[in-house]
Amino acid sequence: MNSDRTRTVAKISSSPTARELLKQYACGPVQLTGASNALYERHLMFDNVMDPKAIGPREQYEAAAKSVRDVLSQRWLLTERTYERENAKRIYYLSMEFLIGRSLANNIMNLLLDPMVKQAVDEKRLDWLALLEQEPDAGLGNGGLGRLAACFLDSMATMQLPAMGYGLRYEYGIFRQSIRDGWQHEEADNWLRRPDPWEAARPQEQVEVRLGCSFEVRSGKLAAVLGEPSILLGIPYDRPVVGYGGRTINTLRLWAAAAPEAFDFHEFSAGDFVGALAERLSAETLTRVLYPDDSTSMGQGLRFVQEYFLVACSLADLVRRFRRNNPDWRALPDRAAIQFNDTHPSLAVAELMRILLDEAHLGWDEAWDLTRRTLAYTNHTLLPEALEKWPLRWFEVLLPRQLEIILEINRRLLDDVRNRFPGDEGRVERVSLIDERGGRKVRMANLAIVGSHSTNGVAAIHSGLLRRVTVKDLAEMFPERFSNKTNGVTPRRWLLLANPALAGIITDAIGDRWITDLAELEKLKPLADDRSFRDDIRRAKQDAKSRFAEWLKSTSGVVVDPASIFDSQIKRIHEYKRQLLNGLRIVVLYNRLRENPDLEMAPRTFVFAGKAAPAYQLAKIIIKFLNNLADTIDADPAVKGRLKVVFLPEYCVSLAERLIPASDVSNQISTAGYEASGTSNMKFMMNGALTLGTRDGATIEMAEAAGEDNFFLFGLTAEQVAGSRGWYSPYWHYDNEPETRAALDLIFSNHFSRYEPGIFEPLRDVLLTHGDHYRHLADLTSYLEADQRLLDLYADPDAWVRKVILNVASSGRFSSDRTIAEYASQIWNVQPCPVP
Ligand code: 26W
Repeated sequence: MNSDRTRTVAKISSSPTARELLKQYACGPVQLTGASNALYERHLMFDNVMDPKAIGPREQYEAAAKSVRDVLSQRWLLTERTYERENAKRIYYLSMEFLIGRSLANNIMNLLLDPMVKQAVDEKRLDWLALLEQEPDAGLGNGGLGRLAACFLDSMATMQLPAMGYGLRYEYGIFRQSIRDGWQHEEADNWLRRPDPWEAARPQEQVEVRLGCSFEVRSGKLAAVLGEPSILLGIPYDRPVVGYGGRTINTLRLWAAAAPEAFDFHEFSAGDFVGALAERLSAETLTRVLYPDDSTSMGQGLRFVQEYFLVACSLADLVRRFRRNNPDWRALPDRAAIQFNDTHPSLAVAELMRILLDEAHLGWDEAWDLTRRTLAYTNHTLLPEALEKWPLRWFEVLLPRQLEIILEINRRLLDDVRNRFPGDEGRVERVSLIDERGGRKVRMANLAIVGSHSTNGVAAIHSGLLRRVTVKDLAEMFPERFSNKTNGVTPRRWLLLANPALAGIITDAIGDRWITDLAELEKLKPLADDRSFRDDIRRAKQDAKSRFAEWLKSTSGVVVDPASIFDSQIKRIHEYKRQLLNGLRIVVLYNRLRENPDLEMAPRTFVFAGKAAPAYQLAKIIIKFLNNLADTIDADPAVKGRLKVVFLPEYCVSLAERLIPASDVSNQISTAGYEASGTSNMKFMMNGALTLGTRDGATIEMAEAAGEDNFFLFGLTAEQVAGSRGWYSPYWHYDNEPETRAALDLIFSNHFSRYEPGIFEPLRDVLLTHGDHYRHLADLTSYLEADQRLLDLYADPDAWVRKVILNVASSGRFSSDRTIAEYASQIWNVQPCPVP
């Protein structure tokens, strides 16, 4: 275990009294007399100026959120003032995505205000759950990468690290998904329709972004006007990030694009009132919507400008802050650590060089040294289609100076390669920042690796593959830059908040230090043999399942049996994540029951949730397939009460918070070598689900921590998958495995598409005709074997709950506090800066 973690995490073992808390939060000039009650009443009355009889849950939510914000405001200011005064080295986490979810309950929990709020809720007889439901999920991300950024912010604030998140204030987050006739439909997520109590606009801190061209809207599309440089404004909107215990309150700063005030005057006076307003619209278009593409770089111009906008705003802002206290530019790497969440912000290499060369007037060598020592890069995927490459042409038009800088970086890099590896032109081609094949493109991963001092992957296997396969040549040139930082998740949101029953049992057993030091969970290990503790754990799971079943019934009418095994797979829909493999498993089980109605098999509920990228046709067919599977199985009396499949629409952070505590089985079944880490795997483990999984991503390390006999691993290893590329044929499995063949035959006989014959033919292509790239058929048999082992265990409730306890007890390493401690000591060299 890393000893830094214990040093940096604040210890909050004894809960402070209400009075102590108020003193902690009233650390500025404004008194918080009468506490939350009075604040709430004032907001309810004065913010809405509404007849009290007309006040509904939405107004109540806003008043509650604003009261909490009042309580934290002075502490928030004091946090910033402390960092400024200490001139502390700061972490800047640059990310195109922050998948925050809801904030009210989380902030109340982290501020330790639960008892006070509970009292107020009782006194006022508020319907607290209905009130919480009023908050939209802040869905400013696609999936794992965005949620990781949010967990990291929580950990950094809890560990009292002087950190700031930088992102974009999308007006529309990830699309809202509905399912009609089994198909996914997308609707706009207008999450800011109502005012958001958590954000504070800071127009006085706006920054200017200079672009090499202008834009206009032509028939609804953004078009570049060449040779006419333009200026955009970045307006910061700050959100508080409350550390557990409420001592540190960091900031997530999101940028909104706007047109400069001055800019339309000329147009107005020329009489083109409408034209000027349209121009203004085009500036604001930039941060309107999050790109919903997970794992494919679609190469859209607007996305490229978004990425530059994030980089330009954030660097201008942090350099301005740096210069307030530091006359010497050479101190930059001692005052700032900038982390790239994937390559999306890697234009920062060129932008920081531009600032140091053109604004600080440093020489190349010094600028390059400072840039590299300040920047660090995290890679989140090896999928070739996800690696960003931007056309050189776009740089010429939009960022000519940055292109000049990139080409000079490349010239020096390639000189170096030629010196170190004379005659190896293949290597020169592979290392180059420019992909010369087809239209010339800039390889953003190469730029990030060359222009930073650190490149890390997000799980051991992933970091190894990154080094040995994906960017082998660069890793050979700069071996000391590469490392692994296995992902983690925040135990505050994912255990304490999401699963209060389990959290309470754990605290009763080992005290509450686990909340900020998850390695403490180890202490649960001996309790695996304690009968009454096992009963408590079983009861907590049963309660969570009942609560989930009730919620599902009341919100959608869908009925699931809380006595059945809840078996979940929730994540973006992608071929490599293999929801199809799960579907095939269910078809095989269904066939077994149809053939042998007397077969003994514990009743099971299979739960799926996840969104498909709107342009990813096959992923949408997979969703349709799972929904049809659900309908057909529901309608078949032969399996009634024994098998149930549900596809839950609109997967989001809040849905994960409900479903994960209620799950018995976690499916982590990606083709080995493809899932960089996974993070829901860790949330399930912490919440007492057992894992059915492949040897991929962090699942490997989870099984190592828990012991392989407490895990249900199956399938090809990454080496076997790679080794089978030359010779694998799915037909072998079809021809030689009767259950595999029967399952496929049933699907292609239109059993699940009686009224839509042929719609699943694309699945035949993927699984058979086109060679089954993701090895579904190769792993199906061993998946079923692992599934059977799991069912055998379930038949012995004591043995099952024993393994559950050992899994929970071994999940401590997968706290994002541990991950952040590693980043802080090994990449950032940043210390905690406690707020007095
Ligand atoms: C440019 C389009 C695009 C957008 C997002 C390409 C790639 C992405 C992300 C890298 C996708 C993503 O979320 N990756 C996930 O990151 C998690 C956090 O590290 C990992 O746990 C997941 O395994 C990885 O798929």
